[in-house]
Amino acid sequence: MRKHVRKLKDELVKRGLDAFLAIQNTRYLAGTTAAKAVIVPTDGPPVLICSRLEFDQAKREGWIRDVRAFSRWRAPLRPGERVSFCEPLQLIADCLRELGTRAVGYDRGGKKFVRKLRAAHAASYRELPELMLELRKIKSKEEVTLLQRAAKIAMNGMRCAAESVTVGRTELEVAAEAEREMRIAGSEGTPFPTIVASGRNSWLPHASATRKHLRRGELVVIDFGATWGGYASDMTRTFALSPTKKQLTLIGLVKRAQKAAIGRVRNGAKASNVDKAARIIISRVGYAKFSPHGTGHGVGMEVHEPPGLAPDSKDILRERMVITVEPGIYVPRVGGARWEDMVLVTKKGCKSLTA
Ligand SMILES: [Mn+2]
Repeated sequence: MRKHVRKLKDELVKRGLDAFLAIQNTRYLAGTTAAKAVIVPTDGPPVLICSRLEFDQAKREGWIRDVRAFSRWRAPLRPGERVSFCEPLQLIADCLRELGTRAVGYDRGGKKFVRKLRAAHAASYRELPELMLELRKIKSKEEVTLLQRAAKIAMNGMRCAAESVTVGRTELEVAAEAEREMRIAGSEGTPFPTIVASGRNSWLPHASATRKHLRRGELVVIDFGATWGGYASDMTRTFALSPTKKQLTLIGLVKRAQKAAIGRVRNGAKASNVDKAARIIISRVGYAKFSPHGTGHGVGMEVHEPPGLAPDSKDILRERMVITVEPGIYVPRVGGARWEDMVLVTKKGCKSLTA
């Protein structure tokens, strides 16, 4: 997290800013979920702003020493607490003034918020939502370790899900088995609602899990992730219960498309070309019309972050990005199939984190 602040400072200097106000990327910078805002001046240590409720947590979990809390009402303080009795915005403005900032970048804030902030501390404010996302694309060694662990947990969850895919069980039961396994293995939670989509649900790319029972002759798309140290994982497998030939072909097809796409992943590759490699395989059998989504996305603290792997993507893959590769085909009345793995981009290729 210290490293993330250092990287951010380099960017601030390049852009002629003298501070960054993070409202959205607080955990990435501070290493704790307690921060409401983090102020990073180009010179000097960062300041963590939190609610008084979270003062202790911020101190314990985070690495930033300068922790300042706000409380909207006056109350007696314990020794060591540093609390301003004001609105959070006022505390942020006071800090920005104290640091002598004139040009401030920020990641997110509504028009009203920025207007009020400007009134409380006059400076030029620039909304730079892509700046942090750009930094977050490339993972540090420590982040890769966390993502690897999150991926391992998901793999074990998937093994468990595989065992519970049997005729008569409900989608929710299968989801519960996988989630239970991951929880016990240390997952902080699922980064998105677990998908167990069987039969007619399988051809909806964004189904969740329902009370529907699994039946013979159905495909079952299972897509979920775990969270470890704030980092997400994401993987998908497709199972079949006494499948037809056509259904088996679908599964074979997404696996082949995925293999072709993964074959294109390497430092310097265009993300759109990785997507294309999968799309060509799918188009050859006339299924392009059944493949409506991009082939993958970056994974980090959020399960969906840049880069995007899609026909219109401008991203270039770089070493130490972590992405998913997940072609999917959804044929109404036949079934849906998706195969997703998380890979770490390397100089010459990639390394799977979910295999
Ligand atoms: Mn995914």
